[in-house]
Amino acid sequence: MVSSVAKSNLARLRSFCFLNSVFRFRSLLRLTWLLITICYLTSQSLADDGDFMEEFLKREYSLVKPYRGLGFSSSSQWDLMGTAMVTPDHVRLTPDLQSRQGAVWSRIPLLLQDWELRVQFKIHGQGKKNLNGDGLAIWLTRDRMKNGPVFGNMNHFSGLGIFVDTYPNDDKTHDRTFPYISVMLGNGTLSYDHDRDGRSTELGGCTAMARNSVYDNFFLVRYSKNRLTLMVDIDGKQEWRECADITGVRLPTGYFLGASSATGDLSDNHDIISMKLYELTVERTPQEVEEGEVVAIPRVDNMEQFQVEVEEEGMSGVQLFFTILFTVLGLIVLGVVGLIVYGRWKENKRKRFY
Ligand SMILES: *[C@@H]1O[C@H](CO)[C@@H](O)[C@H](O)[C@H]1NC(C)=O
Ligand SMILES: [Ca+2]
Repeated sequence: MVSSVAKSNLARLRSFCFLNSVFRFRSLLRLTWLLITICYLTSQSLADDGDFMEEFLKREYSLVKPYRGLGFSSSSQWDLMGTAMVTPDHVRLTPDLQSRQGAVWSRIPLLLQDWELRVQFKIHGQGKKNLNGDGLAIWLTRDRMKNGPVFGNMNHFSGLGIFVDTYPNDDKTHDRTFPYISVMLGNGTLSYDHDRDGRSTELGGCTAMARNSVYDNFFLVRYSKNRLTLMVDIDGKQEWRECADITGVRLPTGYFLGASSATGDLSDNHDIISMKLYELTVERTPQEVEEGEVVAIPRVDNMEQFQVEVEEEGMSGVQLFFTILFTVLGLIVLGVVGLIVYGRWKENKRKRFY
């Protein structure tokens, strides 16, 4: 997969080539063909470059079969917690039993600036639809190995949480279908509201029918140049579907990768099959290097884009509609009155003449 950065560079180069060729066509036909050839060759090699410098799997940050030493060896790069256990095929965070919590946490702080995390997971159980819960979460946070109410991890966390929520707690509004995958960026004081499925702190998300699925379920999180992209591949099509795309995300380095899950009255097996972390090679302009300041607390630059739910001070849609309606009606009335007055005035003028 060509990275989006390489793609946009390619698009820019191609449009440049196109403009260039159009511009010179009339005057210097030969030169144009030369340019086109050069441009074509350059864009070809750029595309090859894009493929080549794509991404590198970082084993030290990845959780892959056969999970060597996981949970008991001191040389393992991961720790288990709670009910989590390892089998040859997966790391089971919780079994399909009530009131369990389990997690797996990386021991090594993630120091990369641009990365992509690909997660393969499986959620399955005996419960009928919506009689199962609660889901699982993938983390990149300051703290690790904590118990708590957010899918088995602490609340008021600092860092990134990706939630695969399989139970609709906030079922007053039947406006979304579960399982639902969502993104939250915690800053240490923000609170995940379990009863509302975290709606007030959600930065983006989508429905992903990832329970008792016959297909392999994947999602990927890409973080590059302060842009966070979440994509899913859950319906066996083997292609990525965009789920969330958030710009202006500031995430500190040195945080820990983890996965956690919890069951309550309702339960499921929550399995992690793999977590593969890739380093992305990304070119930065000197300006971008300068702008890439060291971040201490996670934040999103343009929070306004997420406050759609908050009632605005200004006009609502209905108010706006009536304002426009009355303005239009007013103008029509004014126009009619104006015509009548003008007609009278003309008539008076004519009367005066004769
Ligand atoms: C975290 O974010 C919230 C909402 O944007 C803000 O009110 C709060 O001050 C932030 N906390 C920190 C420690 O930055
Ligand atoms: Ca929920």
